[in-house]
Amino acid sequence: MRWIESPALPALEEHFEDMADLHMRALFEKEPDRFQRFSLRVGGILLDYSKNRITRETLPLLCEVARTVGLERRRDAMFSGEKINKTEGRSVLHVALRRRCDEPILVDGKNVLPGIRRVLERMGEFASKVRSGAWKGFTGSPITDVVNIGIGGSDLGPQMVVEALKAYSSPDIRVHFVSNVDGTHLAETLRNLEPSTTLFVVTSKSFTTLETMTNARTAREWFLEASTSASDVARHFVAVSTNGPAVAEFGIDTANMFEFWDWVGGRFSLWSAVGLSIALAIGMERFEEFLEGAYLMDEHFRQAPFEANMPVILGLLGFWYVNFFGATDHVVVPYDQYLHRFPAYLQQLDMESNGKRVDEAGQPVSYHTGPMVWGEPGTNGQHAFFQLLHQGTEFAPVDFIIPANSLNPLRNHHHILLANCFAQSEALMRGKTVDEAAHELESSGAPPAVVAALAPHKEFPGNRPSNTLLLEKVTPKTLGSLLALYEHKIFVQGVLWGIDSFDQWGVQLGKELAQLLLPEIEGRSRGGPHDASTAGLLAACQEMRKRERQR
Ligand code: G6Q
Repeated sequence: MRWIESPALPALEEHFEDMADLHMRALFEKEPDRFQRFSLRVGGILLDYSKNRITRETLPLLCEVARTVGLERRRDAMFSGEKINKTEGRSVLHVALRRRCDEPILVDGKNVLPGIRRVLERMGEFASKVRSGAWKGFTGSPITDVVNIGIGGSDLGPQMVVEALKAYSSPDIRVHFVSNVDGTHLAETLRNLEPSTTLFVVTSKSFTTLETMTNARTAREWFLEASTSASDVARHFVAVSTNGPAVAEFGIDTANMFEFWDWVGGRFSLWSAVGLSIALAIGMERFEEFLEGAYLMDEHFRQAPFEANMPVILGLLGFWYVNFFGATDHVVVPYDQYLHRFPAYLQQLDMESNGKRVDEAGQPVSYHTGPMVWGEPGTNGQHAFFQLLHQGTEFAPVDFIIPANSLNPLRNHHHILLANCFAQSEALMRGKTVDEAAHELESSGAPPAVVAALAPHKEFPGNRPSNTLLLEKVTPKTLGSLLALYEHKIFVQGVLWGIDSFDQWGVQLGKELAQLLLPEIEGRSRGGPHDASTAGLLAACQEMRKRERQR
């Protein structure tokens, strides 16, 4: 077991002793320039991090830790294609997918950029054929519905982006996502679709994932029931994968396969051909703008000094709360209905990356790593879990995300949204003292006994930190920058914790056990070596299913 090895840690630990009990209210009173000092802009995003438990000494001390653990070297290693995903022996090159300049990136001595550009070109040609109606279904009608079948990284990212950029989407093509192996997901999606005008995009890096393959096979059966010949499949099924042989075996012509590479991690793959459903929804030009936004953030991350580097600052603040203040959670609240899937996407991005308990050398770590990430769009969250954020015994830093300009400026809705968002971060920071609560009650005419009884319930401790990411507007470009910001923040934290942020062995065990249980559920075998709980559940389930069959 080891604590992070950095000669800069003792100074930070000493500084923490001074900070632990300081209230942000006092800091704001003492430092009226906190906003100027602790905010920065990159492209269409402004980050206000002034409502954090920091002084002007904190960030330089945190940056020093980042420097001493080799963040610069690790960042450059990622951008240059080094195999930094050690346990899988892979490069980590989602940044190559959105590189707008021609500076080559080599993997095993080969520049990956020409291959990336070739696939982008094919995606563009295909998307424009489908969107223009030139790509016809088997009856000669244009495609009206696209169904992306994928799960995890092959679903959450593209789905979130298609939702986020709905305002930029073609009204002639509806894009649906089916991920769950629960037949309900596919059945409900197909219920109102016409096979002759539906295009399936089967998205799977491995093309072996049980859920995706099961959904894809059932979708093919549904399609073949309506079509006239098996050769019609070619007009209605395309694949996005790294596994050509498995795609061919499934029956999709590899001419209709959009390739990506093993150096693209699933949860980072929306920038690759995995984003085909995004390109079909918003068109290739806008997809390119989306990539451009990410590239802008990549270049900022590569070049800005740590003290003025947005992903570095966010990563370090998270580290400050997890490892010094003991925060176990991180909450994200987008005040934008279009971003309603953003928390789910971020959950995977962060928790699958940094939910690790051993360091790169396989040694258990003695400190906390990735926090639990969750959230809901504002203002809905305010009427649900914000109670705990304000007055609970737990403490969780919050990221507020809000566009200054709405894409749907109905009456004064957006003013109300902005007011709520800013009010929440202010309230979390300031809180309300028991004296203030008592004074308010007295002013409303409450008798002394009521004041005494109620004031403690109306006290808010405050001093609860938050970041606010103010976007000019939700556009493909700002969204690209926002996602790249979080990707790099997570990378920064992984480097601080000394873990491999790019593998996901924890996803494997459940998959393996499910494969073992399936024959028993299907009655093809019995009596596997299970614990009493699993064996009991299996028996009870078989009994309930038998009764249902007999009804
Ligand atoms: C992401 C993970 C995981 C993966 C899914 C789907 O980083 O690897 O969420 O994306 O398990 O995998 P396939 O794309 O191979 O079907």
